[in-house]
Amino acid sequence: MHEHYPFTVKPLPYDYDALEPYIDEKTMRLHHEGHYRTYVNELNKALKEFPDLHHIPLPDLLENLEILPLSIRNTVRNNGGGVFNHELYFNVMKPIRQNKPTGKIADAIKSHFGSYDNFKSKFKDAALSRFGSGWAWLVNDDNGKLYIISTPNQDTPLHAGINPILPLDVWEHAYYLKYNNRRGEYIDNWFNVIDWNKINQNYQKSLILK
Ligand code: MN3
Repeated sequence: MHEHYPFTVKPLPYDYDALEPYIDEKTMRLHHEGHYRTYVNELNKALKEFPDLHHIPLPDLLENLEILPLSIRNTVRNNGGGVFNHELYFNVMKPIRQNKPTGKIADAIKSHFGSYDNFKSKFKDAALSRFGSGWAWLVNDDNGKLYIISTPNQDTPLHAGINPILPLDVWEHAYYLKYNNRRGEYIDNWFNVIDWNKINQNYQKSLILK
């Protein structure tokens, strides 16, 4: 069951310093306690006066933005997207040593992109070429076909049967304290903390749900 209003701040599934040295403690703390918490609060504030929307799970709100009153549509798009994207992002990282794709997603990456290295290079290109703030994504469609895309701001890929599997936050707040303007170095290092078991679960779940 997906959570609905009022949305709550979920704790990180690991310690703030768990992703060191690739992602530093200070960045993780600020990202989780500052940015993410603000998205949750602002989303709740926007929905407060609209009880008809209180039973709707977040992914459904984001997939159907056109059902929202105009006065809160953009606020929900930005802050609801912020909540959804960050919960997914925090959950696909983990301090691990074995960080190669595993299971069905490993086979799918090989057949769609040729090799894991080729996938990494294409994903990095998408993350580097997202101008300004946004996200890079590995997604799949209802037929299980994989794509690498990017979205601006806090927009999600939740439309037209697009399932987000692996998100990468490329807002400066995700890396600036440690990497300054070196987004490419952040991306290279981030590949070390991807929890491929989770990615494989996200992929398989989306195939069952279709
Ligand atoms: Mn962020």
